Amino acid sequence: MTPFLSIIIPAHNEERRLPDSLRRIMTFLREQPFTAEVLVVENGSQDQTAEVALSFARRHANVQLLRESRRGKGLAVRSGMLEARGTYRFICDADLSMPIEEVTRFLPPQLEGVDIAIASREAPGAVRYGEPWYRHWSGRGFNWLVRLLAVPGFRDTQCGFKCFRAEVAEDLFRRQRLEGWTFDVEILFLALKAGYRVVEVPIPWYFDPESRVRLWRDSMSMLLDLIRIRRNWWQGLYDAPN
Ligand SMILES: Nc1nc2c(ncn2[C@@H]2O[C@H](COP(=O)(O)OP(=O)(O)O)[C@@H](O)[C@H]2O)c(=O)[nH]1
Ligand SMILES: [Mg+2]
Repeated sequence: MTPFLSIIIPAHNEERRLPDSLRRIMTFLREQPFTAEVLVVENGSQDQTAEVALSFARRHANVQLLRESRRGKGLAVRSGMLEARGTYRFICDADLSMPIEEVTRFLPPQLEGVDIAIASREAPGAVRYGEPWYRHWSGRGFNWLVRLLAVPGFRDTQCGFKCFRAEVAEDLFRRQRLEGWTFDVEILFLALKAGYRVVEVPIPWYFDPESRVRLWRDSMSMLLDLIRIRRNWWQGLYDAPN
């Protein structure tokens, strides 16, 4: 059976945040009129993330755990997106920094006729709660580079909540090459080149001080990734599945 919605949760060292998030997601899904599956994708954790997800999966038929050997959020999201069966496929950060109830705003009947809906912390109507200034400004700096070098037009490509129609997900994530934090930019770059209809959904976003991002090291490799996207495009590497 094809579920209406697949929720894909990339999880790295999330033993602390994952149980509560999964409980909230299951409670939310029970109240919805549609069918859904949840895929937790773990890779490279040093803690009990996989065990936590597995024990949840044993108790809930619509929850499953996927694992990858190498690290990287992009790699995890890719395998989740391609393993998922839902008509709509939703990336969801394990910290639920956006309340899960907002998900319905990314789906019919509330949102019709779009290929991709991305959560935005910058679009009019969005609110950020509790974010320290240095995180905000490093994010704004990165967005400036994203718009300059790769994807014009979006004020926030990095928010961890994005919804794809099944066929669009199959096309884009098959061609994805970046395995780390910059995969969102690559996916949106390919989406615009393919002419998919992308809309931004302004959300309330609650900063969670626990972060897997290492500000200095990760921003350098993310900058290089932006250049890689351009280079891959010129070399025709996106013409066929990776
Ligand atoms: N599977 C997987 N998930 C990751 C990896 N790195 C980050 N994540 C997940 O990506 C999401 C966002 O991470 P988070 O630390 O909240 O980043 P921030 O909100 O941008 O500070 C969380 O669900 C993380 O568990 C990784 O290497 N593998
Ligand atoms: Mg977070």
